[in-house]
Amino acid sequence: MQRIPARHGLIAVAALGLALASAPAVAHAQDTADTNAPVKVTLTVQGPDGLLFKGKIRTKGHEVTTAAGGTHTCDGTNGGANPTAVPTPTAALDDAARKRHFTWDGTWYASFDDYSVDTIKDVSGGGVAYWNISVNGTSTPVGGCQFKLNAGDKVAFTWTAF
Ligand code: B12
Repeated sequence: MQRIPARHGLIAVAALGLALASAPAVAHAQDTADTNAPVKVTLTVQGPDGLLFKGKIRTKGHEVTTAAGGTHTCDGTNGGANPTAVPTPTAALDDAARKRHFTWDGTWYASFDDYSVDTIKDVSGGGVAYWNISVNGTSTPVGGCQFKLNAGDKVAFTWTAF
């Protein structure tokens, strides 16, 4: 039988130890990846009489304040929709409004842990319409603070008659 020199054996054991020690560190780094890193999305606000806003917006989930609804988080953790904070449609609208100096308003519904977006640029549904929220052409199945946006998404708030 061929003998492995003791020194080589020691090196092998040390290398295995290093590999095992670094494995959890890699997994940990993935667990703590920033799910709420800013993303760039295209935001469109289509009113009853034409386009009210279109532009690229850098956004992330954040706390939002409206006149009617007060201050609440709007980062996708609303209603437990996502386990960690993420960018959302209503946060994107809020970022656009602040950067481009227009207003929006929304009522807070504790039951949904979300806002209903009621008014954008002083245009409201007026009892005959509402602001529909869609992402990449599909109406979101949840409110605008619960839906997770990805980089490059096309977010639309569209004045839609009932
Ligand atoms: C009717 C209705 C609407 C109507 C409400 C106005 C009207 N004229 O009646 C309109 C068409 C405006 C509407 C819009 C939306 N809705 Co809606 N809607 C409903 C529905 C079918 C009944 C609500 C109701 O009348 N309840 C009875 C009354 C007595 O209770 P209420 O608390 O006063 O009801 C109010 C709220 O529900 C509020 N409301 C309605 N929808 C939504 C959505 C959100 C996110 C919030 C915060 C509030 C809200 O409007 C109601 C009338 O004032 C529910 C389904 C259900 N069974 O609950 C979905 C429901 C509440 N809607 C839903 C969604 C997703 C939306 C939209 C986000 C869709 C979209 N992608 O655009 C939009 C809101 C967009 C925005 N501007 O913020 C989801 C919410 C799920 C969630 N976890 O967030 C539900 C549960 C349907 C579903 N997918 O299962 N909706």
